Amino acid sequence: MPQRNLKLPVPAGLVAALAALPARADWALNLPRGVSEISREAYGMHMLMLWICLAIAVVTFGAMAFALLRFRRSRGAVADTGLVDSPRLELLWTVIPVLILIGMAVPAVGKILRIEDMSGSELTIKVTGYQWQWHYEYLGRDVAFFSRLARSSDFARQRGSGIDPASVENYLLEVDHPLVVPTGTKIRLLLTANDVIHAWWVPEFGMKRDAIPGFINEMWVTIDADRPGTYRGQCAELCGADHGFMPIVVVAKPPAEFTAWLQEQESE
Ligand SMILES: [Cu+2]
Repeated sequence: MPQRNLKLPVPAGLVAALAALPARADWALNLPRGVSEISREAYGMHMLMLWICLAIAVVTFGAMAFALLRFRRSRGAVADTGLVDSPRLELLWTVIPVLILIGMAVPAVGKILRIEDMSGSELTIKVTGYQWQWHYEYLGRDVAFFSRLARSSDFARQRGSGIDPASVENYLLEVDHPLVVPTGTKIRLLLTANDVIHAWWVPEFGMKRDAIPGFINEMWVTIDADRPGTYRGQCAELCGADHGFMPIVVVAKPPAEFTAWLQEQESE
């Protein structure tokens, strides 16, 4: 049988897409690294798992492609029946994946346990989801308020408002009363809802948790001491017609500024 030269065509589209990659660097698909240790750990785990999966894909699909090309019928390949019952080989391809899975599970479980560890929290805020706004209550302090879509966004979103949403700053991501928290402090959030299921999600914190009527879910975040600022999120559980219009805004202040803010709120 004649030996044919194998020529793999390089898809022109792929080359074009790769060449265009730097041009769309801001077209980010990956997780944000975030502003807390937990969020960076989640990012690190995500990248580790991604690379492990990629390596497995390269090896397995590579072996498959090699076998398809090298042992194809046109090259006179004959089926090898000796491999079909090879306990040693079967053991090998059972043990290797098990070891890989254990290797992935061990670092992951430790981090999941840390996510669930609410001990040592210094501030507790009860978060209640409503159709369609959030309510924040600083437990043990006389501070509680509703947080709803900013008027600027609310006006612009009305049908026939004549306002160009692109002209509204932080369109649909701005609220009237943001949640104010201290940086460098372990903050525990108690999440519940008053009507249907909502979910409280701020991507930069690397955390999202459901707010369910009749249940209290917990989550915690410690924002880096050197990262005060404004962090935005959204309700992440389809909760009705205005699900897209109940954003979350968290303003992280240095502890001293936060204490002053809290006292000011209490005296009002
Ligand atoms: Cu909601």
